[in-house]
Amino acid sequence: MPSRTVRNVDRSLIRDKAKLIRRETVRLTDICGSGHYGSSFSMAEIVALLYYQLLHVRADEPRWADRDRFTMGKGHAAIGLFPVLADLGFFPAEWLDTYSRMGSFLGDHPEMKKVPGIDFSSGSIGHNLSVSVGMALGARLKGSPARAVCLMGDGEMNEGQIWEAAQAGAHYGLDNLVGIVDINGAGSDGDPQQTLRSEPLKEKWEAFGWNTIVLKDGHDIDATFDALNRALNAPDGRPACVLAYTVAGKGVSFMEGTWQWHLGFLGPKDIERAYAEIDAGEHMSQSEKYRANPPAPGMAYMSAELKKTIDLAESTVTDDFDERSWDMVVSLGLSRQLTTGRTLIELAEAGHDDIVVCTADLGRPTQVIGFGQTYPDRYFNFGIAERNMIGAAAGLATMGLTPVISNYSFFLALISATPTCR
Ligand SMILES: Cc1ncc(C[n+]2csc(CCOP(=O)(O)OP(=O)(O)O)c2C)c(N)n1
Ligand SMILES: [Mg+2]
Repeated sequence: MPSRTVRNVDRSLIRDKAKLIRRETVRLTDICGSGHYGSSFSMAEIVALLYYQLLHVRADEPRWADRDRFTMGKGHAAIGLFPVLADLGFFPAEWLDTYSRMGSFLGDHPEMKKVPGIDFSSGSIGHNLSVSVGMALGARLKGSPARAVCLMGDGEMNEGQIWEAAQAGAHYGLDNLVGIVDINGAGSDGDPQQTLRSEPLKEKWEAFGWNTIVLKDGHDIDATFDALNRALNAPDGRPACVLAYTVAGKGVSFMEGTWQWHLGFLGPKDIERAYAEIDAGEHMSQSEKYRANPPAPGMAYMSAELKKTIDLAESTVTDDFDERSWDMVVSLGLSRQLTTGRTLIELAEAGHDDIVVCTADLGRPTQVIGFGQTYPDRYFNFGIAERNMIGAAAGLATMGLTPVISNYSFFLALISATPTCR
């Protein structure tokens, strides 16, 4: 199957575009009131290399039949993709100023029917690799040189559909299909390896028949180019998977390596700090550090100094933070009025030994984490794997227990069939 020409691009351009992604993520989050900083910053170099050097797309002809297809399993990080599409001319830059506003085409997940350059909608994690399988099959059938590339999260590896798609990709020998896993050590409830371990990923993808490329530092532009180029342009009869070890929040010191900034909002003082650090390119020197001492898979990335300032169970805000800033954990402090967790604890205290609580990487946002801390033996976090959670809850019920599922309902109702959760 096809490999395609690679544009000759200076590394400084890629570095600048990665900065653009981070800067615009900060700016658009300011418009929106909350945003996925951590997820966007971790993919910045990968997305910059794809769009400015490797993928074949046409901004003036977004539906060009032979374009490479890019989908985002981790659709919640679209905030980092929209600025690139605007910069390339897929839509007017002014659209960015309307991000998340009523009537805007740009919401917090990519929508294929509204945004030129978006090849498929997403938001409900886990189904875009299947879409990419279909795109790769279609390209082959039509004799098109198009490749299908899907960017996924490490938490997303918990979804069973990923492995269904992995089987299909290998079975059909789709060497025009590339999966990229952004292994940033962050998900909603913490490091996905602690929530529900999916490592060893290399062995798994290899066993599923994929050409598996381990990228130790997804912020090292040369190494990232090399890995992506090999995946895209050295077809060998198998689909390729790049396992990119990255750092959540990369580029802003107080966000780097913390899953708490998966979702958050910067107050005026911290926003200026963030811009200054992004502009200074601080993250590049940090990359050197990680390259010299690559973290073990599954290890939470967090500096010792930062760790001291953080109580992982509660808040990350310290004295020198702008009090108007909040990260996910702090925002949960604001939503303690959610009574589910407290009520469940009260029921358990009243003697209901039958209660067991199940969640799918949404224990903190739905506030049942407190039950988990009080009754760890009766709290099961199944990772981002809703079907398995529901099946396991049914099994628990057959054993005389009373399972309570705590999750966002739309991720239970709309799994896999829906193109978007919005
Ligand atoms: C099916 C589904 N379940 C839950 C969510 C809610 N959710 C949004 S982001 C996220 C964590 C994602 O972690 P990961 O896949 O590692 O992506 P990252 O943001 O770290 O790149 C979750 C659970 C969702 N969007 N879709
Ligand atoms: Mg992640």
